[in-house]
Amino acid sequence: MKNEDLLPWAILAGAVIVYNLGGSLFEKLGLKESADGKAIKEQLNATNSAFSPNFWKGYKYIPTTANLVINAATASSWAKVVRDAVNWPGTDEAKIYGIFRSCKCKCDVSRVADAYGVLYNESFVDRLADEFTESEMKQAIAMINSLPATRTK
Ligand SMILES: [Ca+2]
Repeated sequence: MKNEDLLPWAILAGAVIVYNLGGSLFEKLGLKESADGKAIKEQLNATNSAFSPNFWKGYKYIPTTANLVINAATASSWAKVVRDAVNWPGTDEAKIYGIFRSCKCKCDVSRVADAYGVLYNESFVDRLADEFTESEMKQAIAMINSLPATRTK
């Protein structure tokens, strides 16, 4: 076999290597969706999830609502912090965890998710899942799961 005959095989081998590297890199960057990532998104979008924009609405009509959850203005300003942390190449995880630490209950998280969806016309939790690695997402979920449902109960 001449050297020229090997060239197409060398190109093919190179392409296979680049494709495989690219796959893992894309997954790392959140550009390629894994089955796990999809399952997490579905779970977090369910109405009974604190990350859902609808969770807090279950408490919306309780008369003492003012004390149960952050108000609309606070929710919008916290949603903006999250947007600024994700809406560029890369992710400012510390800023997002900071917002989660400010949330004193699951309704606060849901209220921010609701404001985020209204302001930016995209799912808060889908965007988070795209920006975070799975271990970062699990850390965020653990933080939120430890919170009470509302501020006063
Ligand atoms: Ca980003």
